[in-house]
Amino acid sequence: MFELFTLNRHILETQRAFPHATGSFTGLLQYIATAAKVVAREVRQANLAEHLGTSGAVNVQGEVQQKLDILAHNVLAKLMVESGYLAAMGSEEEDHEIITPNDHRRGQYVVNFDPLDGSSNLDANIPTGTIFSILPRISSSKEEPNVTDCMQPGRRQVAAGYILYGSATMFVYTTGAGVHGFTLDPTIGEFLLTHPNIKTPDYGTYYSANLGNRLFWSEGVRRYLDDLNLDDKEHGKPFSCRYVGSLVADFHRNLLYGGIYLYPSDSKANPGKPKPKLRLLYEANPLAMLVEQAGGKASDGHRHILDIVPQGLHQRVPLFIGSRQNVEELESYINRYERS
Ligand code: P6P
Repeated sequence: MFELFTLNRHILETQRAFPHATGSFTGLLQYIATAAKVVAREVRQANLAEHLGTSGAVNVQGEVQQKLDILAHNVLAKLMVESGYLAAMGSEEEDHEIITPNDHRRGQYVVNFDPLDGSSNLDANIPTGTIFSILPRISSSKEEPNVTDCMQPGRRQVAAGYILYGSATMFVYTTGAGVHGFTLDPTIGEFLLTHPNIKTPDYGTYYSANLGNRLFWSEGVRRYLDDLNLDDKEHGKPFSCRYVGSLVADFHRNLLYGGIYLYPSDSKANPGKPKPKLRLLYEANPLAMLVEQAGGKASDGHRHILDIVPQGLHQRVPLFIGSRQNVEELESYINRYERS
């Protein structure tokens, strides 16, 4: 029987470390936890409630929107506006930033989120996830909140986390004081602490990548991944390839077991002009904060993800994330084989 250490209690005890805290940050995290429970319920009932399938619309990413993408976005956006703690938000499912209407209380925080990452897998009952990133508002309370509030480097995040809709529903987050994992007990509707102070192994022997894109990667990335399949027992090679095709699920496994997730730029759709896929503000940055808090590393191949100055709300970046030694070895291959 797990001790009944709920997410709410953990958030409140974290607040006690800040004597001047107003409770806004605590309140915002609790609203996100509530949204997580609602989305979890809808994802779990999707097959039964005919929530599966596409909405017929295409989002700003050019991706077909699943019905649950829109549902998850609407739940999060509604609760964030109603919380009164938010000035603005950025969502994968909305072309532009969402400014809290001026007839609602506007708070001192900003949230960027991917409401339901990996949703194209839903019809196959494969795990999906919600990813969120919390930033301090930079516009003054006398100014209109704007997109620059959303577009801050990842180092400015005050919290980040994800909800994994897997065999269990997990809420994993950090406020800069370690990474903590909670598992939803649906019988009491509470997230219970099951993974306190998660630390990722310095070196892992799992890698996650879509090898179908190998021909379209840069030379350094290709050589790195080919070498992971060598017979080199001293370095735990050949590694095991584990690729769910759902970022939160792949990231979570590597966080606990050790390893590296790679989504390099590829020239599949644009010969000679490699393009990245994953989004900086609501995928790479929050996961980068989590992995660094857990002792790992997140890079675009040359720079720390958290140091990148955003150029757009839906900016995409190459992402190499996981155990520190694995990411640094990948970077050494890029430095050795690619003239930047
Ligand atoms: P591919 C899902 O669309 C996603 O954004 C991540 O969750 C996942 O890791 C990746 O894309 C899968 O992309 O090109 O391998 O299907």
